[in-house]
Amino acid sequence: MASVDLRSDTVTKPGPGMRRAMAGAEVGDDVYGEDPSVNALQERSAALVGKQAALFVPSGTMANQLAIRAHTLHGDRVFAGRSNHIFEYESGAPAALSGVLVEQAPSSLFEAADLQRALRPPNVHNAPLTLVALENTHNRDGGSVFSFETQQQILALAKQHGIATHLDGARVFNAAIACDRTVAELCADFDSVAFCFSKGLGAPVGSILCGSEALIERAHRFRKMFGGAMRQAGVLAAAADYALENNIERLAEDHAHARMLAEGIRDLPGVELSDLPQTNIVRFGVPGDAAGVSETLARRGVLINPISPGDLRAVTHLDISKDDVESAVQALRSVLA
Ligand code: TLP
Repeated sequence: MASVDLRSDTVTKPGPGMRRAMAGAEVGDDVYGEDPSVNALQERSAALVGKQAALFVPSGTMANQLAIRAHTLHGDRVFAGRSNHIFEYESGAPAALSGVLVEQAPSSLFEAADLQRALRPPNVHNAPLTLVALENTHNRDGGSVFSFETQQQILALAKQHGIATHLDGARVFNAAIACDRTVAELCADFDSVAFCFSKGLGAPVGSILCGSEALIERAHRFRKMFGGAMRQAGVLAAAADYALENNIERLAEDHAHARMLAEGIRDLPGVELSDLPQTNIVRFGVPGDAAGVSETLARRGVLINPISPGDLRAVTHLDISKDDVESAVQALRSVLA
């Protein structure tokens, strides 16, 4: 049975145009800095988010963890939004790879006042707070988007206290569309920005870390240490470049589909969904056990992951059509009836 796969926007498969770009890519050994496609992608990405330099890496996890490693020293403290990917979904990497503590804000889209409360006087008892990390859009919290004003207040406060700032912008292009700003505007005041080619942009593999030349030079060494240095990675960079060229504007369609899905299910019995989605992720409560609902849906060919004991998370993407959204609504209607 053909399935409607709403588990994540990571499930997209490269189409014919992207595959042609990959097949035709010029390549070289990137450990020698000789892969022209990787070099071009790094330059393009840095320019797109308004940073001096960029480093192509295998995953969003690696981009975030390189940023943490490059910005901090062992024993430092990182302040991050609640349930941020760096804390909850990266296998304990901040502790294992950088030896830092992560302090979670009370909410995913936190405010400057939360950061203010986390500041402590310099004192031998305190772990120095050296990095603040924001996640925009938020992957677990229904693809929600920071208000630009709130973000800027947090960044200004961090700067005032000499604290570095990192954006986990795995889906920053979705955020930019949702708040009608350019990615360069959203990223301007961050010291580093990570974004993914392998989510809504539809590439099979790859993420990138952008920042100052000095930061990227440090990250480059740690990429080698973490085992993320690749050789003829131009084949992957070509897919990422194709994604930047062709798949940014169309993200608005994914947002419209997510909205359609939310509107189609919000009145079903037992569904809890207060706000319509701002981007491509719909998080909603279901009656009873979300894992059980997910399994029943899967038997009807609709794949939606549980994200907590009572919630499901559906993510729209490049390979989801309007008809697929309608099928998903139908399946949920009969399962919840
Ligand atoms: N998120 C995945 C899962 O790991 C949850 C998903 O399906 O949403 N930052 C954010 C905000 C992310 O959502 C993800 C992946 C990452 C980083 C990590 O990217 P990868 O999977 O490339 O390591």
